[in-house]
Amino acid sequence: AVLATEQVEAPIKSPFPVQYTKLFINNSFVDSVSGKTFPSIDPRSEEVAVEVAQAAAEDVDRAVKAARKAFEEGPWPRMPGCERAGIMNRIADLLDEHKDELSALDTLNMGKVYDMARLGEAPLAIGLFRYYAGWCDKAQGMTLPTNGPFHAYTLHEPIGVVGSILPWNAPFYLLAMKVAPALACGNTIVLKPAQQSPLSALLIAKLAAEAGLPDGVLNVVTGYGDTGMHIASHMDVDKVAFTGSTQVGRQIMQAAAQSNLKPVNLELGGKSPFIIFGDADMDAAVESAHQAIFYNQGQMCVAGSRTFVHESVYDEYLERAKARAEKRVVGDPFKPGVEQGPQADEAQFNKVMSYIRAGKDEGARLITGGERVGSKGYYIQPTIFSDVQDDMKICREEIFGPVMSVIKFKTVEEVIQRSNQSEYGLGATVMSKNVDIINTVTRSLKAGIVWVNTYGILTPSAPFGGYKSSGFGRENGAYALANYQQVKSVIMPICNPPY
Ligand code: TXE
Repeated sequence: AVLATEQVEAPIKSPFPVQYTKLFINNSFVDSVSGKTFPSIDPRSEEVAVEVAQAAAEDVDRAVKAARKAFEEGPWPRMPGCERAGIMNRIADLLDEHKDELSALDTLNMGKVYDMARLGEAPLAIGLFRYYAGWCDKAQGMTLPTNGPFHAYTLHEPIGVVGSILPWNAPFYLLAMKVAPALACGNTIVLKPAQQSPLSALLIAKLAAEAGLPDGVLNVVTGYGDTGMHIASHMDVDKVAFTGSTQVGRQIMQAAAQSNLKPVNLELGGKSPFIIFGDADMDAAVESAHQAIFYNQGQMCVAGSRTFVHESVYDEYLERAKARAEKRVVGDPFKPGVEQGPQADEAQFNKVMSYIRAGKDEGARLITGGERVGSKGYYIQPTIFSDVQDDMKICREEIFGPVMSVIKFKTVEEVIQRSNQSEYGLGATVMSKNVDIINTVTRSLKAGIVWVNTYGILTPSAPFGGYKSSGFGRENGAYALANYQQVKSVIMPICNPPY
């Protein structure tokens, strides 16, 4: 990798002007009841950037009470849809005005490349608020045909208090994916950002209040997994939406089952195949496969983490993939031109390094990378293994790091079978010019989203979610509205007594 080692001045000077570090409940910043805080670590330096309020059970209770009151007595669920839409569009305007600061907070927290946050993810997140603003007055029910003299129809109602538990890999975008549809349907929210990336959520909640979101509608409690567990097991939370690891997804479902049987949707890990056929445009294939695994330091649930390459182009692909990886610019994510920052935290860094060791131990061929970069900060070289076999750990488990695993295949049937041989089923990519191959493979893959001759394109209207252990439920698009609505049937005689 090309290393950007010179010291650069971040666009926001030190000491970093982090303004909001307290819990946000009922449209005000408050300390945790105990006064406890936890350190937010800058992954560039491994040093504490700022202390953030740590929410315990009593703080979650307080947030749930505020959300409950806002739901039962406040204007939000009762407001005409067009008025809710107006507030959501104002939220989007303020997020747009503050997108530099929001992106900088995410970069500071988890090392995301600042330009990618600002130019890539921020517009996507803001776009989700605008898209769901458009649904506020359109989520209507149906008039139902009946088998008697009855008038029957459905009402779509908000569910109530929604718990949202977020990971750290795309803090702003993933918040929008959960918060925007829940708000559009008239719910109130208790949100827990990941402990690695608490700061942008606090600013977003403050801006939402400024845009006119009533008291108690969006509450943010910061803390570790125990804070999330208090939400998932809370008797007065009506729904929980989670993105994160498959292991924690299981615990959340159990907590929901053992408390009040709140419905759950889960967006979990992945091991997405990226399939390159012999007729693919090789320039596009090399660059897309590169971005698919190295973008955001490989910390994407849809990362193309199994690169299947047809035997006819395997050697050419390896040579070109290696050259591209070795050109990747690793360094301070605030610096213009840098493509890859540090991993989000020490645990993630150690996890990725242990998978690299496992790859070497199990006999995969290390083509490039494999080492830490520098001695400070959680930087890892873009790494490529070839000759990867299906039963190797690096081929089965989610690494969540900048490690490409290249696998050789011969036939269409074989690559479909091997792609589907995974506990996960989130994303997939097919690179080919042959429409018969594209159609066959697309329809055979067990994955919630398939990209053809591109990778990673997201748009607010396209549903997003997984098969198998990648979770269930769909976020984004019209499909996500169902996550945040109750459906009520109403039946009455057409005329009583009849004419
Ligand atoms: O996730 P966790 P971690 C995968 C990825 C990564 C691994 C571990 O492979 O290396 O998971 O990451 C909260 N009850 N993904 O440890 O623990 C936690 O505080 C309730 C893929 O960061 O799942 C945070 O807010 N909540 C994924 C959120 O859950 C709990 C993105 C996620 O943390 C909890 C992230 C509990 N018992 C990681 N324990 C994706 N799908 O993109 C933790 N949390």
